[in-house]
Amino acid sequence: MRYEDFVDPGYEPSKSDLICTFFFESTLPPRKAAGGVAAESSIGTWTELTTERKYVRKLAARVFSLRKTGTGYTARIAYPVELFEEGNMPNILSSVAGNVFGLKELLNLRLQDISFPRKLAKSFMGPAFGIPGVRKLLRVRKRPLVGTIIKPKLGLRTEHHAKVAYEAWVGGCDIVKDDENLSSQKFNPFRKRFLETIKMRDRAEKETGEKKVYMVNVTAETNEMLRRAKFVSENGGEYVMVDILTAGWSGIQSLREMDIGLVLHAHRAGHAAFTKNPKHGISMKVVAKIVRTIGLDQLHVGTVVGKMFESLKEVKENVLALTEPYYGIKKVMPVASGGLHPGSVPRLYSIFGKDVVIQSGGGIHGHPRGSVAGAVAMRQAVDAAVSGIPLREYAETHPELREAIELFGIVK
Ligand code: RUB
Ligand code: CA
Repeated sequence: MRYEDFVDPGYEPSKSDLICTFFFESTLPPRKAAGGVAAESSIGTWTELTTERKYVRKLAARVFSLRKTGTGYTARIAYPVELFEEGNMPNILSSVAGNVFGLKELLNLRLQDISFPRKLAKSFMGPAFGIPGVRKLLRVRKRPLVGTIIKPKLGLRTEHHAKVAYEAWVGGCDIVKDDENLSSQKFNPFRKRFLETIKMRDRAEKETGEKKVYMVNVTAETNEMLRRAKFVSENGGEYVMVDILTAGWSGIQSLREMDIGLVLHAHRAGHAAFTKNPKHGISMKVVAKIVRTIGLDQLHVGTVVGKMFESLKEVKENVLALTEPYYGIKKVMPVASGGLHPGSVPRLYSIFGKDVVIQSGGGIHGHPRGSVAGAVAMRQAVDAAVSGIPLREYAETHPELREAIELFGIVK
């Protein structure tokens, strides 16, 4: 088959097809370029083949819609589900997000959206907890969850790491997490850190009467990562966090398939290498759908108001990918993180509503009176937002919040 043979505007996708939406700019005529994407991401190649048989042709992906969009074209492509192995995310992505990105005639190519058909989606585990499970575990129903990342992100010794965690919890954080690049360095080794920090969690729970959780970072080579997760579940932990992109989809599937009752938090460090350029790469929405399908329980989705680049539209699309109806698969808890502080909370609450983890590192540990006051201020900001009281008014009777907004300001 030639590239153009993969274009079939009359085709009506069937319910069992996997559908991808691509944006591209190319030196080739648009039909040829779109057909090239469908060919190279399914059964085709650059030339016609003597080995091609009729039954193979039935598995061709089809461009069923092609339209001019700004400086390029948008192609919608339907892939017969038989092209993919069930329960194998690396395999699926090697087709639809694989070699096509390297074709020299494509100046830009962006995988904007993906829809998995029911049978393929259901061949993965989906989240064990999702929003309802996370809320049940934390016993918080009606407000955003408050989390912190221990800062400085690298370098703190174990005893200081545990102390900062304790302070954040007693100040009012529900969740304490490691940073994405902390794993088991000499200054703060994994097992010791976990055991010391979990002791502080127990102490903070006793003192506050609130449920507290610690999301220790298990990211490592897959077998070691699974050993670390097992260690967490055998030693009183309930949660782990993992860097989904540096660990890789195979490792993430292995972690989910262990199925040992841990809540899984997904950090997306590195995503912007391929999500940030609006004309090329893979959208964050696609990453969100993959994460939900594999079955992690929480995912960073951007903040709109923080230090990262994503727009309101992108963040809303990410949230929708995690929470829209999806074959009865549980909703994933969105996490807003990056440059947040108490003054960002009212705006965040208006964007996300209550189903979000508001995570703040510098905005808590940078409070002029330290981490306890920083966490107190964050909870005060959440209480104010949920009660609909303007932050400045609430700050008049809440000194920690007042000090925080004097330092960080209020985000409009
Ligand atoms: C935030 C932080 C997170 C980033 C990740 O620290 O450490 O790793 O938010 O970004 P701070 P994203 O609160 O001090 O900025 O959520 O975009 O993946
Ligand atoms: Ca970080």
